[in-house]
Amino acid sequence: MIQSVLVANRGEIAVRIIRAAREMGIRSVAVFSEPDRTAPHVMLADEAYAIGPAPASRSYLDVGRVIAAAREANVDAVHPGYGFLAERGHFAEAVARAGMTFVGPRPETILAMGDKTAARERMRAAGVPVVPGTARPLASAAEARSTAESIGFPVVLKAAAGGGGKGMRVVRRAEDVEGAFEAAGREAESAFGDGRLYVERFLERPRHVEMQVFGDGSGNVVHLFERECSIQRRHQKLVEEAPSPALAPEDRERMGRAAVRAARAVDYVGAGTVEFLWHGGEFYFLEMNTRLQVEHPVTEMVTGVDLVEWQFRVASGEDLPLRQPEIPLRGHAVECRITSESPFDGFLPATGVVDELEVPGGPGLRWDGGISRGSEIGLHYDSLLGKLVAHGPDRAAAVRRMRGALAELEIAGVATSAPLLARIMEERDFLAGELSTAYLEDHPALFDSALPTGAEAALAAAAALLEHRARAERAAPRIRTGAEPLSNWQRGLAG
Ligand code: MV4
Repeated sequence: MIQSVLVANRGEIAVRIIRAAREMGIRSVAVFSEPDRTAPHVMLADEAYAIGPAPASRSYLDVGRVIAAAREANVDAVHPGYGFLAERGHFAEAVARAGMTFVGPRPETILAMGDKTAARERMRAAGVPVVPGTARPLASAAEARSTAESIGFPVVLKAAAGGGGKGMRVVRRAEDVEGAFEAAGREAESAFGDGRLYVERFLERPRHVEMQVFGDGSGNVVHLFERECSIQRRHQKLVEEAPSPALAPEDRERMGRAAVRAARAVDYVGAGTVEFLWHGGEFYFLEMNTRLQVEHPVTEMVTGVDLVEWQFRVASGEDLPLRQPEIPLRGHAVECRITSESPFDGFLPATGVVDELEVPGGPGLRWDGGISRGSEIGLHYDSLLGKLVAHGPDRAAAVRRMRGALAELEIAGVATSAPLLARIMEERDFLAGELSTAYLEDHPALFDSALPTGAEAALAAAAALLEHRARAERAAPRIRTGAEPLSNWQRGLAG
């Protein structure tokens, strides 16, 4: 078994991984950039190493510095979390060359799934449904146009080296293909250093439904059901849930079998996600993500499986602890991403100091956070502050629990996505499970700024506090034992 691990990440996911390591008796080593010196993941780990200044390119993304810290700490494994170096095949190779275990799939798998047309073609060959489109990158704008005409419009141009929606272009008319091809190619070249494109039939308002898969070194592969992640903005998810309200049990079984086929086709080892589009009662392979995902807790809540524990076991050479029929699907779970963004201000990134932090609790409720009181929220990293996850016997119960949790959550000093999430938890289509990747565009009223300003909110809070005190005093008159005069504060501020 792995005895020690360096966690090459920060924030809530580093905290999550360090907790799992501690439970398993694995020594944990954090790395941190200058502004993260006293961050929760650093405080929680058994040891911590400075790896450079604030910019990620010079700290969390610096392969040389991360490997040097791992050598110095003398760990036998490295867990990449998500983002940063998690899907850099060359980082996984560097970890292996340094004689350590990479907690994740084999480097060849990461590299193979990073090439989106190659991944698409391998999946099609393995019998996994894919959207009609090209098997190879397009050679020219002319080929793009003729292929689009044979597929039928609308189509979407995608970057072969891309993923996550970067460099995507929807084209609705044949005469627009060439222009879109040039523009998308330039964008892909500057974003990925690889301008190659491919084309697919564009599906309107699909749902994003993804399957959690897990493989071990003995060739066992299972799925842990699906997550619905349709509520997103510019490819950043806001709300995720498990299971998907769109899938009937037989759909789930079909999609699960396809996801296992997809993972087997690449001899998958470790935790992975097979992304599908769900459209017109059918599903189509999109991409395979070779990492633990942000939204993994909803899967954990409905299956009772600790996915990070499984990652450590499989990376240590153990077989999967459960076989497919032994994995339960119990109740429903919803996750809300709490980010430092002003949702009523065009999702403007928010900065500040967290000067108040109260997180909810209770049965079926989980807070995975990466902040503490005093945390400085800047612009160097991802805006995710933490995740609220609610579980219940059914979807309505999980949503009710989430509403209560959002009402209790208190983060002062930095604007967050929480008020928007609270509105979504009461919106009619959401409650009916009527979702699509266009959900937010289709519900602009969610963004109406009927919200009080900061000053109005502070006055309302002060008034509520005074009212609360007055009631408490009427109910239970204070027993005074001394002769000390009442302070202005005790008299109720006004004096
Ligand atoms: C699509 C699509 C419709 N048709 N492909 C966006 C992210 C990238 N992983 C793939 N994406 C899409 N690909 C075809 N053929 C619609 C999207 C899409 C989307 C997918 C998942 C989650 C949110 C999305 C939002 C807009 C578009």
